[in-house]
Amino acid sequence: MSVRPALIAVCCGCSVLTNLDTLGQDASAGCGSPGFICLEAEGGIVVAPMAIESDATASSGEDVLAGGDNSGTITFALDLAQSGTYFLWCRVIAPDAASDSFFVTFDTQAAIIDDASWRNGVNTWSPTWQWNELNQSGAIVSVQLAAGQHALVFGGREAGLKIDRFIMTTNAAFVPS
Ligand SMILES: [Ca+2]
Repeated sequence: MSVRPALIAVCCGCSVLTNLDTLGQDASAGCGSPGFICLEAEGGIVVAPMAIESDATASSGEDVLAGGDNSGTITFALDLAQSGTYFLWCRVIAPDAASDSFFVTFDTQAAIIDDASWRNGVNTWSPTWQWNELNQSGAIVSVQLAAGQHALVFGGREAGLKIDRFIMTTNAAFVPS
């Protein structure tokens, strides 16, 4: 089991986040703007069979692989500077129908089953990284959160799915590139 200290998420632009964009894929990601939270998946508390792995194509050179079905978690302690309706984007590899979903849970709310292959309105499996907006069967899901502390948990649902990093934002029109 690989466990790392929990990160307290803060608005992007703070020093803890300055090492995130090493691959330059977030030139338009808004990570220096208020209302954006950008974190590496491997920076959370990772519980097996979720496992941190090296990948030169991943942001910061690492991602988290779901090593089994319906098991394992990645947990973050968020400290939101502002309340609002938040949208969640995850950079994922969802290679096929057997490895294209994971659970997302905020605090004590019901778990959301994210359809990780959904991209720009189209179900798209890919062996390479793509940005996926939190959704259920293609219907975008947003969450209302107050300012202050929240728990965000990514739960393994299908082995083989990979999560690189995620961006939370109150900007409904935002699309990472
Ligand atoms: Ca990463």
